[in-house]
Amino acid sequence: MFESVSDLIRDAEKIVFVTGAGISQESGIPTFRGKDGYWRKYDPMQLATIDAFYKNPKLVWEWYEDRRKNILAAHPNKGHLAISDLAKYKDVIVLTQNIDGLHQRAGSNQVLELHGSIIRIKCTVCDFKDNITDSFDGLPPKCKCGEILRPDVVWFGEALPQDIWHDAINHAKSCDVMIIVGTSLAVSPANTLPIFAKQNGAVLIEVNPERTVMSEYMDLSITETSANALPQLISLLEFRR
Ligand code: BJW
Ligand code: ZN
Repeated sequence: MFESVSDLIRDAEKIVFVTGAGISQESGIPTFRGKDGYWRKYDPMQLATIDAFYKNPKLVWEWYEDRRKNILAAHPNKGHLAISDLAKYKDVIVLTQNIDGLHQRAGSNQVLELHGSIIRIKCTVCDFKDNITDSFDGLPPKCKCGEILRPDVVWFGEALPQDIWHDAINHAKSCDVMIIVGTSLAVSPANTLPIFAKQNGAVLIEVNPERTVMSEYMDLSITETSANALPQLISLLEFRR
């Protein structure tokens, strides 16, 4: 299986990765819908919507602060590192639903964050945006304008950042191979990216220990974890150069 995939990748000029929470699972960051996932314990409507935030900003902030501490203490795993290695040989774009910044910390420099970033904040009212550099004195933190600040992430019912989303669609439409890693593909509109790619002739490869709603649609499904599968894939490629 790996032999045939490495042939496909070797011949490709542009490779787009679509990644989700599963790629960071082996860095110790929980997924949402998988085993021990957040949405198995918590109701997403109480934590990941703007209504939930206005109803109880402290609760939502506490959840994001816990996650931010966990993420800052975590390290990119072999899956993230394999993707950044591949960029030495190929045009590699990463379209990630993750807010953890681990692709960038692994060295990938063409990363589009579809759902925002846990290290950024923005004002609920004015245009203020910034990186979080320190812990907050109290939760929820306040903007200079007096209103409350929120994490710069995309919650249910909110539009993705439009410039990033348009670029993501264009990358999906222009790649030769799309590798979909560690995502249940349950959430739209990110889960339409494989469809854009397929409609434009790309080969679709999925890396996920579990089947997903789109597994049948894939040209190849590698049912292994990403930290296991991705380095094997890249090492075959390097060996054959
Ligand atoms: C491994 C592994 C290993 C494990 N190796 N793999 C009905 C009502 C309301 C809304 C909707 C509705 N129907 C549809 C919608 C739209 C909604 C949606 O899709 N909902 C569905 C859930 C039904 N989407 C939205 O609301 C989006 N916005 C939108 O549509 O806007 C429209 C609009 C346009 C114009 C103006 C206004 C509005 C926004 C979606 C935002 C998602 N936000 C979250 C939380 C915020 C970020 C954060 O805090 O982290 O994003 S939810 C959560 O899901 C998070 C993730 O990025 C996202 C995707 O999850 P992901 O990454 O796929 O994780 P899992 O857990 O689902 O899957 C992990 C996978 O890894 C599994 O398959 C495992 O098997 C695998 N795995 N270990 C490899 N080691
Ligand atoms: Zn403000």
